[in-house]
Amino acid sequence: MTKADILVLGGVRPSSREALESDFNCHFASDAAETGAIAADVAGRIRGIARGTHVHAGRALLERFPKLEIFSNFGVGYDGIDLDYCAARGIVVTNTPDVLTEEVADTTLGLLLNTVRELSAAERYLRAGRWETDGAYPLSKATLRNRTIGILGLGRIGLAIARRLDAMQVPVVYHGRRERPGVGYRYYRELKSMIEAVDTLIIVVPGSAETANLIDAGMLKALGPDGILINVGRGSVVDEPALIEALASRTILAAGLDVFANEPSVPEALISLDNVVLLPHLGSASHHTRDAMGQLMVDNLKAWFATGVPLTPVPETPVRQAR
Ligand code: NAP
Ligand code: 8YV
Repeated sequence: MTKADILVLGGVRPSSREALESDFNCHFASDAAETGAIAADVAGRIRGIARGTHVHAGRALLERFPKLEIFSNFGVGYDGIDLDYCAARGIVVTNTPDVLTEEVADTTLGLLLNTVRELSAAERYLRAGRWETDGAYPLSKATLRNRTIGILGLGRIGLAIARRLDAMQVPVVYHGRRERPGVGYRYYRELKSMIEAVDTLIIVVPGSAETANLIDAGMLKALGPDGILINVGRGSVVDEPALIEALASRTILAAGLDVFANEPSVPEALISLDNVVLLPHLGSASHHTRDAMGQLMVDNLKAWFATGVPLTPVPETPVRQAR
């Protein structure tokens, strides 16, 4: 049987590359510019894309591939893909949900505890030899005790975070566009009302036109001077300059960030602040979980070309789901 031609866009893990090369006729482009250099006859044969890293896949890039049927994304978040264009052309978009949920929830709890109890700063203090010279590290300004956590986006990962907080006896409330049936957490229809009612906000919504800059200066003011913001969703959800200002002026107490507006570039103004914990987008970044994500990215392509039914299409894609 002839192998389908696919484009591997951005870097993929060696195990994914091996699996893709055994089933498909692979062409490689590390970024959008390289897709422009693919010969027209090759581009005309491409029926699938496997996107390994966050290469922006706008209309101009997608238009180069007139026979494109499926766009298989590595990652549960699929921002940066022109979904309207894909829907109009009937291109199926798939993502990698579930296999990373527990890993990202673990990372979020680590980031929350680190931010609240200043663990990174305390470690820097010890490594600088200051425990011996200056005495014990100062008591942390914050504690998880008596905090209420508002989760923006009680989806798969949000719920896994909430379950962990239950075990730690930390109360949870949430906001989303809809009330989630069958969960015991209080729902706030209005985001601002939830933020006014809590002192800790965990963001785990997708990046989209709807969520862009949802957390602006007004929301940060509403979080208040004891407020702690944790963002593991997408950097675009927070107005980054407003966050820097809120941290610098102590409008809020602290923040823990795994995602940024313009990755991998992180503003110097953020790096120089002492009340923020910064991680380089590593929510799902273990060998175990990235292998599972890579496998699902490959399996979506294999399922599509073998059966015409992808395993995990995104809701915007009008196709049947196998499970
Ligand atoms: P999910 O199950 O689809 O959950 C997304 C949640 O966001 C849903 O509860 C949804 O509820 C809510 N939501 C969506 N749009 C909203 C809006 N405009 N306003 C308010 N709430 C909104 O997805 P997931 O698997 O939990 O993943 C969530 C996100 O986490 C991903 O999209 C990705 O951006 C991010 N993520 C980050 C990392 C990392 O390494 N830091 C790793 C994995 C995922 P409603 O539909 O009811 O509004
Ligand atoms: C990945 C993520 O780091 O799944 C997501 O939405 O943000 C992360 O798990 C990313 O997609 C891979 O580059």
